[in-house]
Amino acid sequence: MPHSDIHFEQTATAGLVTLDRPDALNALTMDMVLAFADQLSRWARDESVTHLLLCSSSPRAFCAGGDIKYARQLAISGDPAGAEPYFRAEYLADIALIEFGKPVIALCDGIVMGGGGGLAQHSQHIVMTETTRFAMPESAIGLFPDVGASLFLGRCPKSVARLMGMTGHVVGAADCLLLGLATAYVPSASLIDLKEKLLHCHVDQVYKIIKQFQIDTGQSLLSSQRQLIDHIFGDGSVESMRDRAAGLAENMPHNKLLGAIVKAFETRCPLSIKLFDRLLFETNDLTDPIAAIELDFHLALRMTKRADFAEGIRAVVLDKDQAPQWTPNSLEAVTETMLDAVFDRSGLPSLR
Ligand code: QUE
Repeated sequence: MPHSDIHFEQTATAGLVTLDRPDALNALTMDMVLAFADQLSRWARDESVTHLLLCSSSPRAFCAGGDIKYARQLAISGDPAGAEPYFRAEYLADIALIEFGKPVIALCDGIVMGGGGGLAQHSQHIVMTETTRFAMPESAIGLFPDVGASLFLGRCPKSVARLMGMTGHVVGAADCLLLGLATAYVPSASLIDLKEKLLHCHVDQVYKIIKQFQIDTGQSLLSSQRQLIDHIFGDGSVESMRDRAAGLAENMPHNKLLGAIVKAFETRCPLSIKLFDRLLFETNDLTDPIAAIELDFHLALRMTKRADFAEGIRAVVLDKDQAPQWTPNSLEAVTETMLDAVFDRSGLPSLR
């Protein structure tokens, strides 16, 4: 059998998807997301499949995101479509999951970031462990939290949503449970056992079985810092959020969260940061995840045509110098007109 980075098998009435690209932390290639959408559309119609499990072949990562090296190549290829085929395929995989119509259980060990966060968040049961690291880090690469993050981060307290979307702040399972970004916490060591039971159970038993494996999370790190987060990200302009963080950091030099926020505002893509604030505002009344992903598709088409996208991926994954040169290079220089242009959806192809 030819090598594949994603595997599908049916056990009893369960469909099992295994992401198996461990050397790239399961970053989703075009082939993986195309195969995923294709298999889900078949299993959706197949009455012998009652529920679906998403898991990784490696405990290090559920999924680190998209195949951004490939997306970058497409973006700079000179082809007028640019990165469009990649993002269409990735988002159609999320939509296939949203429209699957049967319970989906995501077993989220290790890294769950970017596009991996999308796969997890569009599942009904989001199982996390003590190793889970969840983030939407796209402001580091001149992109923005996509795959429907305007809804799943948007349901968090707005200050927390801004923290996560603008700075890429990484949270653990206890935080995710509190935020509604996880539905269960189980020990990493029992995931194999849980998976086996879910593969052989009746669909009506799924909830009860997960519950049997659940343990206490311990304390949420975010909740102890909520006052600080609300103070910085509660309201006002993005510049004022940056300035409040910098002011507080002067008096609290040992606060790690503050230090990370200040650094994020100094190093991450200014347009990406401001775009996410606007995105939360624009999607405030939105409840349809497919509409959110259709908006993400159009925003991604605009954003991947900008030099910041290629430059961000260069700095973060290719050269790894962590020194991207952004244009514009300050929050002040990102104008409302620039954001309007990114949100201008006229003349863009539809996702499907
Ligand atoms: C922001 C991102 C991603 C990222 C780093 C960021 C992302 C992504 C990867 C990634 C990680 C490991 C790999 C790989 C890609 O890194 O989406 O190919 O082996 O997939 O700062 O959004």
